[in-house]
Amino acid sequence: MQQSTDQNDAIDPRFGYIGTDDGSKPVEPDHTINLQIKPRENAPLPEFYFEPTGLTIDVGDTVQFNLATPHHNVNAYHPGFGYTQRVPEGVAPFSSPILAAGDYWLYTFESEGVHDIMCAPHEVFGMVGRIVVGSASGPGANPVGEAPGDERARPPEYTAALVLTDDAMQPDNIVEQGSVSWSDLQKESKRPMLEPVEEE
Ligand SMILES: [Cu+2]
Repeated sequence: MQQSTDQNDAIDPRFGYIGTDDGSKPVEPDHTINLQIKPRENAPLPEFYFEPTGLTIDVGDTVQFNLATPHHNVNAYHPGFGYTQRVPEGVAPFSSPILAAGDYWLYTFESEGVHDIMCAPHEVFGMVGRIVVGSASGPGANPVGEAPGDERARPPEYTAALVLTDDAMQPDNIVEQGSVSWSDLQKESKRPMLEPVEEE
């Protein structure tokens, strides 16, 4: 949805727009994604996830990220953060601060292609998402393990890599479905790859 130029300027291409429930929004969002935590049965680590986990939007759409639970952020897989490029070329290294429960963050996606995002505190636990803007193209459509050009750049690792390689999360499937829920992913793709230290 296109707003007036002044209003769109409120959504910074790097830092987005931070909001709380009592304020008015500079732009009405076109889509909503919730950042959630769900306890696992018989396991010490909960599931950390974006809901929906995969989403197709149009170029210029604004997404509202809702903090259903505390201590998350929204962070691009971008070389500026030391990661492999998994957002379209020319996209700024965008991220939100770490937010509290009840906060939200708005971001307008202006470039066509796949945008892989993560929550930095919970990335290794699988808290990653994929937003396909317009078409399943660009570096985010590359295989997840690829780190071309810069050996210091980190590809998605641990459960993040499992989630992003799940069949349901393939860019073409996200386009076909429009939206992919965390519950559409195989259980095997959500398994924790790190365990807390247990005292004997
Ligand atoms: Cu998180």
